[in-house]
Amino acid sequence: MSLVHRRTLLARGLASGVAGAALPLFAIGTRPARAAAFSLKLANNSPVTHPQSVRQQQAADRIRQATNGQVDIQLFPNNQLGSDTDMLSQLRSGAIDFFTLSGLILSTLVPPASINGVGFAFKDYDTVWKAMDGKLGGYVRGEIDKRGLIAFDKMWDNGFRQITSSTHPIKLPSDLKGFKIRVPVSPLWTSMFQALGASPISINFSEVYSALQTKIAEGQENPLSLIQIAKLYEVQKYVSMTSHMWDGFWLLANKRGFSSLPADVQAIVAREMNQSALQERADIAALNGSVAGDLQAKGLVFVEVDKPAFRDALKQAGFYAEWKRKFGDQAWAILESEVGTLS
Ligand code: X2X
Repeated sequence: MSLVHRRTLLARGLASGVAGAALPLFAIGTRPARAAAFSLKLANNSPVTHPQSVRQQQAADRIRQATNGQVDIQLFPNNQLGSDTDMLSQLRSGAIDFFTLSGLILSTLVPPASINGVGFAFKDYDTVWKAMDGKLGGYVRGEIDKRGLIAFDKMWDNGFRQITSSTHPIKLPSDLKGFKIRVPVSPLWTSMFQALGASPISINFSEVYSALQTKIAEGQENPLSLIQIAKLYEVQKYVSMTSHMWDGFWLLANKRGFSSLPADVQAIVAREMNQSALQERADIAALNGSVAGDLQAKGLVFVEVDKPAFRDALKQAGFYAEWKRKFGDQAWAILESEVGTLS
């Protein structure tokens, strides 16, 4: 929370809410409508029309309603407040209250958070949600908590990632040799594409379209849903269905700020955000069924790949051994208990 809402609150003699005591929300709600007692900011990197943004806006609307206008969450989608790297700093300083971020990018602050991105770990969505709503997600949330942030229970889907290219189709790992591929800012991503022989370049999503357009990068990798919604097909020619990793967004809150909210506000926010996360997962699942045809119609050429060859290349390069060492035996055992043996 910013100083501004503290002052607003004090002016109304509601200072007990600021101190963290449970604020009698519904009692306040019976007063005539006026400005919200809690004005909070939620930011993300996804286009306004992406299910993530749509469902977050709906959650904010339901929260406003459930609190009789006392909790006003303003959504800043589409990198309006800066790149992921910028927004993570803003979240930590308390300049923004909530932020959805890929676990892999979060790993720049919370190293274990990239564990779900290990190459070819998940075979399907059932395995993903069982793990992320279960032991693996619980482990990562615990690690996030140790670093001053809160991760809400339900993760938001980004998707299984596919490689696109503007220069040549990627069918085999050898096609990646020296390939200038944009990857998000995360050691695991860089390591994985180096292991595959490519030349990864770390770029925040806010700069991806222009990096592809100006050919700073030849290619990138993202789920089909985002390739469509962010119109990356305009600046890419081929898409290779590698599904090389699954990526999702943690909805994060600044722990200091969030725990200073009254307990009933915290509960309403968590309930509505988690509900929206589940709806967003269903939206992406539905999109997955329809998006390929649309992308083809827009001129993107689909390339069948030899998936096991990519996994073997990672293994040969020592990728699994390296990341098992980095994550540690305990974390790796949790991952393998969810997805089966990896190395
Ligand atoms: O940066 C990306 O590519 C994106 C949008 O997929 C993530 O947030 C990881």
